[in-house]
Amino acid sequence: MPIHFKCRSRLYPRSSVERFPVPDDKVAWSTEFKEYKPPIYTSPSIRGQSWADPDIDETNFKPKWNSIDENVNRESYTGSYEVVNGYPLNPVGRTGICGRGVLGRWGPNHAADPVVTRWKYNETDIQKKPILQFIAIKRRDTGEWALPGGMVDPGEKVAATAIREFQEEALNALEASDEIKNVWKQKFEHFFSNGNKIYSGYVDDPRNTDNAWMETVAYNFHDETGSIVSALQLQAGDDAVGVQWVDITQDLNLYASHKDIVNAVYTKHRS
Ligand code: RP5
Ligand code: MG
Ligand code: MG
Repeated sequence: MPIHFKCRSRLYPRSSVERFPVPDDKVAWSTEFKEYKPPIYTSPSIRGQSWADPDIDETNFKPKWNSIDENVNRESYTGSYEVVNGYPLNPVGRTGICGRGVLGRWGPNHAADPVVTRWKYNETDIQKKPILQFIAIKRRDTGEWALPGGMVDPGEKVAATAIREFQEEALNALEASDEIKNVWKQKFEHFFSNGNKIYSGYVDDPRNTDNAWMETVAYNFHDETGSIVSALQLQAGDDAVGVQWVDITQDLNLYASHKDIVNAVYTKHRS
């Protein structure tokens, strides 16, 4: 598995906690790192939240690691992860911090990401190759551009999460009128029922820790002619503060490992 970078930056997000520095060659758990003493951090903001796990040592917390635990998926797309002294271990390796940080679940935290794409044609020179574009949102927490993804609710189908999060973050569906919701049904529901799974696995998310990490399933919703998606009324919602069509180019900078996902979509449509 490739190593992670974004979850080794010095400061842990939304905190003043500093990660223990982990050099590239010490990321793998199989490499000895005797001096490794990561701080333990679980954000007070997640304690007692309905969507978050209790602390590991809480007596009635009996998580079933590496399995579907009632309606919470504690399986990893990367295969079976290790549990050491009761704590699940990040399958990629060291992050410089223990605990859950701001993530709700111990072990894998499952998300879904929609990659909505269309071609942008050069109007003055139609002989020119069209550029593939996707819909990006600007995240409130880091200010970075990202896929409009989000966490899978307990019991929710991952494919449904991708579409729900797209509507919430890129169309502001949480504040939409019934009329607008009807338009969605008539114009877009069918298009969005035909997603193409492009990736499932680990996300190099800045919130990851040694004991909690993000995983996602990304779906591509591609409109070859652009006639359907061009009618979408983009409006940022929920924890997004911006939304727009973005050209897929080599110098794209995106949140977490979203660039790898977008590149996978690009490669698929280019070949
Ligand atoms: C990323 O965080 C996932 O790929 C997904 O885009 C996102 C889910 O977290 P929130 O947007 O709900 O914060 O790792
Ligand atoms: Mg969301
Ligand atoms: Mg989100």
